Amino acid sequence: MSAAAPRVLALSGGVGGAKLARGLARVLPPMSLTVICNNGDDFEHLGLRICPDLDSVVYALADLADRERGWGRAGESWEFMGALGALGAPTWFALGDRDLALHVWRNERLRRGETLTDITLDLTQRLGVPQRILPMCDTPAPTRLRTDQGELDFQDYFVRQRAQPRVTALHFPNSAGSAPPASTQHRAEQLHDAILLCPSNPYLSIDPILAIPYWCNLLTTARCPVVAVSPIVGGRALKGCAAKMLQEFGHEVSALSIARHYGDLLDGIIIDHQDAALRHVIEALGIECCTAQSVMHDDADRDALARATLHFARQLSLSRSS
Ligand code: FO1
Repeated sequence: MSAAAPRVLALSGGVGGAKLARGLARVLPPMSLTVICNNGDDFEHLGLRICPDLDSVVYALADLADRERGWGRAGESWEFMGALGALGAPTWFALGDRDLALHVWRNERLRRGETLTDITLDLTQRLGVPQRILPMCDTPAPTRLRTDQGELDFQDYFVRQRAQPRVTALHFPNSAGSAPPASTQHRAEQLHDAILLCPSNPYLSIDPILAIPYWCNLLTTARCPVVAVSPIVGGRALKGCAAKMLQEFGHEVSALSIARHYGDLLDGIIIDHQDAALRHVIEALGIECCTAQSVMHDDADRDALARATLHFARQLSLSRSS
């Protein structure tokens, strides 16, 4: 990694990923960071294309995110939902009034033929975000879940059924035929000093990105270090259902399982200080391991984890070239 500001490509899902992306955005020069967002959670609802993970990252970097709830905008009002419910329309998926403005305008632009990538680049600029935030692809590539309640769409499983069904398998029916647009490929192929897998659910947030052959290939052929940050700390998921899914797939709930899951894709992984006992067993897999304070309560934590991750990637890069 060069001594100048590193150029970073970060793959992110929703809440956890958005927090680290915000830390990276705060400690790196704006043009050094590109975030590729999961769109496996996207769905069409009330005639609108909803892109939850993309929006979580946009709102986090624009400093508009509701940090308590973990999704949507801060200071939100819910007049639309109230009026919707009174009409007998479905209200299981909550769209705040301000969030709705983004959805309506994005949907209209998609309808007119603009791409999700171009719309996102324009909207982020308008929201004062100079970093590149890009969808993993422009065409819908939804995550589907096989569960004990049958096959489900992601938001049906995650929100409507509160992630209660037991998951037996995930699949990504459109991903093999999907690819990011040429502009994203161009951006991704610029020399990077580190590729980071943010602390997002590996199954639901990062795997949908890696199910697109282009992204998987980019990681397997990367000349820079590929570093993950574990979303499992002290045997628990920081947020969401990663722990539940690890159990359902027969794995122990630990950062070791995250390291095993990504396997050969990784050069290194950051685990929390409290999981330091796992370090040697992770390194026995051939993955370098570093401990850090990885629970992010505030911007100071986000910045510190971003710095620790960049420092670790730099060390990996230096040890490669020595
Ligand atoms: N999550 C919920 O648990 N309930 C909701 O009603 C909900 C609405 C919602 C609206 C817009 C948006 O961007 C995200 C929203 N989320 C909601 C979060 C989202 O379902 C998940 O957190 C992600 O898909 C997982 O990363």
